[in-house]
Order: sequence, then C-alpha cells, then structure tokens
Amino acid sequence: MGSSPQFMASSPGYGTGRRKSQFTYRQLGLLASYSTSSPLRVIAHIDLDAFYAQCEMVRLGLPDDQPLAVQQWQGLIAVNYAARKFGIGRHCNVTEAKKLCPGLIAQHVATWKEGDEKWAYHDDAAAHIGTHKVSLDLYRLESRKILALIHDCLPANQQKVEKAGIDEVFVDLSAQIHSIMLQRFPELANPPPYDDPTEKLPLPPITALDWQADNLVDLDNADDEADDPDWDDVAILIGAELVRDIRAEVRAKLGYTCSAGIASNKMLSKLGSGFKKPNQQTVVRNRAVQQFLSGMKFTKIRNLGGKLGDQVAVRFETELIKDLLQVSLDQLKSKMGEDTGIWIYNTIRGIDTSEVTPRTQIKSMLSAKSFRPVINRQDQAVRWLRIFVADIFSRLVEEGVLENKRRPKTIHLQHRHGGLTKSRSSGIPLGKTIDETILFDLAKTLLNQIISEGHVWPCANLSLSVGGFEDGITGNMGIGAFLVKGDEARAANAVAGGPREGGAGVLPHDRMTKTGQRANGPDIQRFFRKETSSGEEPIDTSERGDGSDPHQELWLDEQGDTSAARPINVPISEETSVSCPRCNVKCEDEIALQSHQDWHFAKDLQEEERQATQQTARSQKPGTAAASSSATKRSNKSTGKLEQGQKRLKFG
Ligand code: TTP
Ligand code: CA
Ligand code: CA
Repeated sequence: MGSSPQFMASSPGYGTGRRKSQFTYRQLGLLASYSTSSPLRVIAHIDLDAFYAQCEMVRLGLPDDQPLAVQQWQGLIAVNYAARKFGIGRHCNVTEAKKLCPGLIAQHVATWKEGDEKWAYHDDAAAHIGTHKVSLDLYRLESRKILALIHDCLPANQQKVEKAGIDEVFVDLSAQIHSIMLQRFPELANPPPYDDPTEKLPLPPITALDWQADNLVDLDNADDEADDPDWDDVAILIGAELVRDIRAEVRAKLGYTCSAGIASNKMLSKLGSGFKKPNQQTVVRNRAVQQFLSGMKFTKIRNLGGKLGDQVAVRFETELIKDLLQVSLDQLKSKMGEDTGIWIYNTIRGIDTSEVTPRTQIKSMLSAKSFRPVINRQDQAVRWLRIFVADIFSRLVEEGVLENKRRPKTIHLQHRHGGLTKSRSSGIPLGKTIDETILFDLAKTLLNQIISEGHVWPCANLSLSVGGFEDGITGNMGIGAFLVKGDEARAANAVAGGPREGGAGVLPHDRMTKTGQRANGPDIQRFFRKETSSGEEPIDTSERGDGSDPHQELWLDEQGDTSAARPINVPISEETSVSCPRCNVKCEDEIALQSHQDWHFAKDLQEEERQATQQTARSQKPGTAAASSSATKRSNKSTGKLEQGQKRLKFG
C-alpha cells in the first residue's frame, strides 16, 4: 500500500465556512456494511488495457512499444496501444493493418486443430478456418491470475469483487475504506453527539487532497474546487490510492497495465475506467458527477447502448444526457413506462444503487463452432464434438472436476441448420468421475437424437455446453447432491438475472438514507422480460457504447470461440445490415448475425440453467438425472422461457 502522505493537515480553526460535514455518523457507519445507500460508498472498475494483445505481449516477452494485434482468421480482435498509434483498430483486417504499420506483429489466436488433443499456436491457423477452432484458454488463464492477485491485494475479510467480463472487475472498497478512515481519523470512531447517529460528522481536518497522477473529472462548479473537502472526497481519495496500488501490483507481478474508474457506484466507475486509457485511473467525485455526465451521450451507459437507448433517442430526439436531463420524470415515465422511466431518470443523474455481486464461480462452459463452409455429414460433426469435449474437459480439469471439487450436472448440444435451431440435453450420470469418454459418448448420443429427427444438413453451427455446476459432490450421492443450498441458489439467481442495475426511486441519497429506504430499484433485466411477456417488442439489453460488447461475456467466459464474431465496434451500415429476428438488433452480415444468435443461445442456456437450478432447489426429492429432450425451434421472443412442447430438465 502506498505510504506517501496524501493529506495535508490544515491549521486549527480553518474551514470556518462550514463547520460540519454534510454526512452523518450513520452514513459513515453504513460504509462498513457495503450498504448501497451510503452516499460515501466507493466502487472501482478495473479494466485491462487491450487485454488479449497484452496477454500475447506477456507470453512472447515483447517490449511495450512493440505494435501487436491479435488476429482471428483475417480480422483483428485486440490491438495494443502501440499499434493504435498507427490508426489500427478492430475495424481493420490484417492486410490493412500491416499497411498502416509494417512492423506490426499480428499474432493469431491459439486454435484447436481437428484431431489434436490440445490447443496450440499454429502459424497457418488463419488459412484453416474450416479445420481449426479458436481457443481462448490463455486469456481465461491470465484473467484468473489477475483476479486472484486482485483478491490478494484486498484484506481477507473485506473482499467484494465482481468479475464483469474476462478483463474487468468491479470492486466495492467501502468497508476497507471505512476501516482506513477510522485509523487515519480516530475522531470518527468517537460516538456521535447525544448518541444520535443522525448527527453530522465533523469536517475532515484537511484542506487539500493530493490526487497524484489521477485524472480528476472537473467539478460541476469550478469554484467548488476551493471548497474544503468533505468525507466523500476523502473516501474516494483513499479508494484511488488503493486502486493505484492494485494496478501497480498487477503490473509488477504479472506484467499487465490496466485502467480504472473510481466513483460512488458501478455505472460511474465503469464510465470512469474507459475515460482515459491506457494505464490511467479516473476519479469521479460526487461533486463532479453532473459535469462528467452532462457532456456524454447516454448510449455510453450500461444498458442504454442497445435498443433501449435507441428507443430513448427516437422518443426524445436526442442522444445527449444534457438534453435528457431537461425531461421531467413524468414525461419519462409516460413515454418509457413507469419502471424504465424512473431508472433512466436516476441513471442520467448518476444514481445507481446496484450492488457489486461477487461471482467468481463458473456456471457453465460452452464450446462452439460456426461452420464456414457448412458441414454436411455426421462424421464431420462427430470430429468437432471430439474437439468440443477436449476443450470443455480441459476447463473442467482446471475447475477441479477430477478431485470432485465441482461437477456439472447437465450437457447440452445445439445444432443449427438454416434458420432452425435444435437442441438436446441430458443429465451427466452421477457416481463416476467425469472423463472425456463419458462426455464424448453423451455428446454423440445427443447428436444422434438430433439427426434422427431429419432435416439437419447442412449444419451451420454446433455448440456443446455443460452446466448446472455443483460443489463437492462425491461418488456417494445423497440428497445433498440434488439440492442447491440457499446461498448458492440465491447467488445463482442473482447471476442469472444479471446484476441489479435498477435505480433507486427518485430520492436523492440523503433522503434515501434518512428514511432508511433501501433501493427498491427495479431490476432492469426484469423490465425487459416484463415488456416482452406483455407482448411488446423485446428490448435488447446489449450495450455497445461503453466499449463492452454484448457478445463479450459469451465469447470470453463461456463460448470459447469467437470464430463467428466480427468485431462489433464496426459501424453498421443500414443497407448491408441484417436484423436479428428475436430482438431486431442490426448485424453487419449473416456471419455477425449468427454470432449474435449464439449470444442469445448462451443467454437462454443460462436462463434454463437458472430455472433448472431453482426447480432442483424446490423439489425436495432426490433422483437420477434423467435425460430429457428440450428445445427444438426457438421463438422470436427473448423471454428465456421454454417453448410449448419443450420440457425442463428433470432431476427429480
Ligand atoms: P475490451 O475490454 O472491450 O477491449 P480491450 O481490452 O481490447 O481494449 P481496451 O484497452 O479499450 O479496454 O475487450 C477485452 C477483450 O475482449 C479484448 O482484448 C478482446 C475481446 N474482444 C473481442 O474479441 N471482440 C470484441 O469486439 C471486443 C469488444 C472484445
Ligand atoms: Ca479492456
Ligand atoms: Ca473490458
């Protein structure tokens, strides 16, 4: 931890303008319990710079100034900052990029080659899209190391870290900061006057804060800079110090640079980390929030980048936050619906009470391939199944499946032929340690079932996944093997529903805490479902403007194959684009559409898994994991619900 003095003591009696802090003892206390209603809370978002490119730089031991891009077939999926100086971006193909920078190293991602037992770096991979499949194992592995190191940097009993993608995390630093504040300012540990927690705190005994090299977002009112800092400034400064140290550790121990945003909530911290890159951190103080947001497009905000953002833009004829701030709550509610209106109203004012939800455990693993050209025979499909199984099995081994630390309960195969998607699922028999043969046999059985229905060739995409992970199941199956523990079930639900992105009603922080109201915020994901099930057009929850990518989580954490994924940052022209029949989102071409549909598929799987988990938790009966057929054709609605005729996986 940094030891440089960060605070400059003021002379006694200074700060005559305002003798009390605007914050209460109670609000300070709330920090210790990570309460989302504390106006003093501090959340960091840490995102690796040009992540895949850095992984390759570290692997190859290259100097920082070496331009490098990660190539996938003919496209680029990551470009380091040395290469970006030449104007190279994800929109370039390899030929264009090399023209811009002849010294560029275009490193192809590792691949599984048909028939091989393990992924590897193949010099000729780019020319063999038909027989190779991308492996993202290296990036997953590095991601895990970084995550572990971040955990190591935090006190053992104060770790609230949410993995938000392969190269990014949210960290709730509130409790740690609370402890540090009490150490540095012992007067804060005194009981409040009259033992009344609603009493205001004394002002911090300091007048100027040393922000070192951080990017400080300008304050809403430039004159405020002369004001004495209050405890929210002190808290966020300590947060900035902690994050600077974490970043230095990641750099020193693992060789990676990252950027970070430090603010009072997830939304603002995420916007902050993308504000200045690479290798920088941005602090968004509470007093700077309006200034920070007002110049931005709302499409940069999580959940406002996709179709919801488009709708808002059309209905209010603007993409700018500053214009939308003029719209009254009533207008927002009447045009966007009650919950969504409130959520937008709060969000553009920088209010976000969503929690940082630790979720480090993998819930499902997916290995897939989009075929270009399509495949026409069973033996070809079986060869791919072998690769998928090897891919998934190696990840299962890392997950501790050989030691029975964790094991998946179900296996799914999805097959796409033309516009038609078929899938089959089966339980993975308990009582035996999972091995490749078991998985391969199950996968072949599922394929046979799909083929026996007919109309399956040519096949454009196959994906195999395992899910329903459980902890510590031994060969001896008791009732515990089938029941999900309360906490796990809750965690599973939280994960599947996505983080709570809901706003907190329209109350400002102060009033919220005074009345003791907790964010009764609508879960934005739920809005989408609600709207969908009411027959309205489904709204796409994907986001773009914030630099993250709707496909990303899928590619990175689950699918393990970006082969069909075109860089999504490419602007899509109206004339050439095709729309997703489910959510209407525009894709650049058929291939991009396919990749987008893969994303829906993975989301559906997640949802099915969640529902199956819930059902398992509800059913009090043990039994065998029986195979059952599932979906044939998926509908146009992204309800995540099963179609008529579909069956849920049964474990009872
Ligand atoms: P990002 O964090 O979006 O981007 P980045 O880390 O490459 O660059 P930045 O410095 O701007 O954060 O994505 C993380 C990784 O995810 C990226 O290195 C490669 C992968 N990815 C894709 O494969 N395709 C995509 O379209 C995007 C956005 C990411
Ligand atoms: Ca990144
Ligand atoms: Ca990222």
